[in-house]
Amino acid sequence: MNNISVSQAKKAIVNKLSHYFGVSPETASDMQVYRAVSMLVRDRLAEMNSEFNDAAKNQDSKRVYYLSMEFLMGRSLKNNLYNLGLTETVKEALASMDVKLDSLYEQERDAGLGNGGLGRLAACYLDGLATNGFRSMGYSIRYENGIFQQKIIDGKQLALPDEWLPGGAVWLVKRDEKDRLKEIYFEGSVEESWHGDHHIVNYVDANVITAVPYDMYVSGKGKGVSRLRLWAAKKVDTADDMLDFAAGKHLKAMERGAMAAAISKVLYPADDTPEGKSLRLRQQYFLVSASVQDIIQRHLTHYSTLDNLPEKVAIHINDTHPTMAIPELMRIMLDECDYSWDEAWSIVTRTVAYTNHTVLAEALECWSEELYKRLLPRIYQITQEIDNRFRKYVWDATGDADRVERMAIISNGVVRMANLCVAGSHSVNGVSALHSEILKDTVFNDFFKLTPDKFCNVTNGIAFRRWICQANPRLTEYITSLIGDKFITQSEELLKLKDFANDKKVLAEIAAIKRDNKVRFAKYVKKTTGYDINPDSIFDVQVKRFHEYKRQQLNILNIIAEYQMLKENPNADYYPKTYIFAGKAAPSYDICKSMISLIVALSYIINNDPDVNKKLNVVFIEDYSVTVAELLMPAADISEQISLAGKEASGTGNMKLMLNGAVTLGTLDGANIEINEAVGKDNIFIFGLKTPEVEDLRRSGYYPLNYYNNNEVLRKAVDFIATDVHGKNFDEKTSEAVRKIADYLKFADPYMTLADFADYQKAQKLISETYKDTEKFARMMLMNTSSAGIFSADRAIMEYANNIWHTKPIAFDEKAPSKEAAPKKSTPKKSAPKKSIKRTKKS
Ligand code: 26Q
Repeated sequence: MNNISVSQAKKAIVNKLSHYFGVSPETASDMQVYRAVSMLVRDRLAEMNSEFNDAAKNQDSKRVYYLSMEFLMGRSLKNNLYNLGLTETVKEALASMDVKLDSLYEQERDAGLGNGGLGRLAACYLDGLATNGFRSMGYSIRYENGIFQQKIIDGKQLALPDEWLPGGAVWLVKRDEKDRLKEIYFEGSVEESWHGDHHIVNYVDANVITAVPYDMYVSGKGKGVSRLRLWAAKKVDTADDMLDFAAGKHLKAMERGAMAAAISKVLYPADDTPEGKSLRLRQQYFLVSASVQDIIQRHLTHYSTLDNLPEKVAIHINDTHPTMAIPELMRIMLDECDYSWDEAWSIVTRTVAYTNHTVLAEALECWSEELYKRLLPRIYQITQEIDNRFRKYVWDATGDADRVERMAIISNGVVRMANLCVAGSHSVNGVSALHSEILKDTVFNDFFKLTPDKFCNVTNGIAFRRWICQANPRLTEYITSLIGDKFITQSEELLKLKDFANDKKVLAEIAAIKRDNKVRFAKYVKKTTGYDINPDSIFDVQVKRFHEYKRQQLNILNIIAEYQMLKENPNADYYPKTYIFAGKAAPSYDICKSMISLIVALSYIINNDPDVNKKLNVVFIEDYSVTVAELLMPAADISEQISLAGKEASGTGNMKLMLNGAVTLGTLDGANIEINEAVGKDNIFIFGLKTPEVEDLRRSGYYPLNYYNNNEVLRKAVDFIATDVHGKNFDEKTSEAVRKIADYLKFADPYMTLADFADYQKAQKLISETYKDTEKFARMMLMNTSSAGIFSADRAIMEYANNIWHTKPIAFDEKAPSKEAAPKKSTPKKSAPKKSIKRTKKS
């Protein structure tokens, strides 16, 4: 497939350099060479994509469309070279030009078009879709600024704009041929009329925005290629604009342009409190409308009807953010294709499936009915009709008015996106076994009782090629030497490593590789923080978004307690430890920003305290990203997954760390439960309240102050936050904010940090004890890597395909049928969009 020779690769790179930059290899900068190589890879992916489409052409297979407001792609060059099997070829070609491939990787900025777990999951799934050979496309927005860049200035998080473009654009192919652009209608009003049998919908005074697609090819390990289609918003000058200009109303026309530009300007940082942000609603509809129009257009180039949409197309909604795909698809079928309501609804609900990623009540999206109606008048009408009919359906089925109100889509002046999603999808899944059960028992219980068959589970998975093969080349190589390289695409092969659990030589090598990775990471820490950390200490890692439910505060309290113990007793038997934190807090999330300030202050105090700093260190790595994670996961000994039971939908960092041999210190929450089952209780450290115990405690009344009063170690740690950590470490405002954490823990503590503290401390002590036995700990690491196979994105994608999308991969070796599996051309009715639709733009 990719058997180009070193000299061919070199020639191609030289050509690109000369053609695009007018330079020779001798004069080219690393950035120019990076871009030349990237273009080469991009061209190759485009070719592979055509080959893949050719192979797929005669197989009449279902297409999978994954709609997500976020795709946290990270870097592409290394991933693509690896997947295409071109790394060595390109490395050699570059060596002959005196260029190091590793330094080219450093030129690339992360495509950070996501906040965290949900966005990275979408990216891993594109890899899985490509690897398994599904015809698939991800849809999202081409944000000019991805997730903000985090800087720590004066001990505080500062959020700076992330300017990933134009650099990141080497991976994007602009598709601005006229028939690929889509028009999106906002505001104005709707006029309905009948023309014979035809229902005519006119839009009056709408603001129209153009969506321009940019494609990023996504490689997998194998012949499949997936695509990420990113929409950029653009205002096209209309006749009205010209009139405005002519009439001297420049600003009016410009204003409309500014609004268009704003739509694809910036990714919203997840703050888990979706209040009325009209720009966010605009973004959601922009994504959904452009993508659904595109999907329909693509379908109609092959088939002359939408009757068969559910057999040919799966539309997957990543959390509720793209929910409006449901009314948008209804709109197109009703207004543009003449379907009756019932026919359209049946087709829509059989096409759309929804994944939920949270049970936090405050994170369930609701929009003000007033805003929704004003911004999207036609979508509002359709949503209202869905609501009316759905209410009737629930009433007929249950005769329970309270239940109707609870399940309603529009109620009390708000539109509930999760309810719309469940009503309009044929499948609803959670992302870990526990989470899917909680959905059925709580948030969606009313729905579950009515339509139990809709609900299922698909435990999350991660892309093994990125998260072990590239991130941890030494471990990958060593595993390959022991069990072969099949595990790269058949992850269950990793189980074979268990045969080596008592092989001293293997265990020593596993430990040596971990140490190497720790040295590599320590260099990064030195470079970015100035601190020296000891690779022979335990690397205890908590890396994830900051959120109260994830309980970074529990980790902090224990660190303070250990610090205080060491101060009192410098000669205590204490195994050296380095606590590593990284993660961003939403700029509006004050308590989490204070938590970051507190960690930074602790690292300053502890790392500069000669009484303890040989044994205990704390570092905060700024600007956590996919790229930083790739460096960090292989270096971790302990993976902190300490959310309050019942709150973390799944977690995926837990899987990345496990795969790289880190041992989980966790609560029985999210996918930790499945990790626990896979690895066995001897190879994990479980502590804390379980979900039912959390509920019992809440019911009987939770008083954090009791724990504070009854545990001296805990009390001193909390008091340290209130008093000792201050002084010159903070300005007054920050000091006040940090102090609040102590009061908050004592008097509110909604995530029961204090209740779990004692058990957490016990687990931490056990870890230190266990780590002393190097061989035992190496065995635990081996068992973790070995048991991680089920957490592959390939497995997750196959479950989605089998249980939700009902589709099969493209078969490459199969003899293609001689004739194209004929699209049924028989029903001209309800065919291509009718032309009679009239929409007038705002003047
Ligand atoms: C909400 C309102 C306004 C702006 C942004 C948002 C917003 C955006 C993103 C709210 C939430 C998110 C992201 C949520 C998320 O990442 N959830 C995580 O999904 C992972 C993949 O399934 C799980 O592993 C994690 O447990 C879950 O927290």
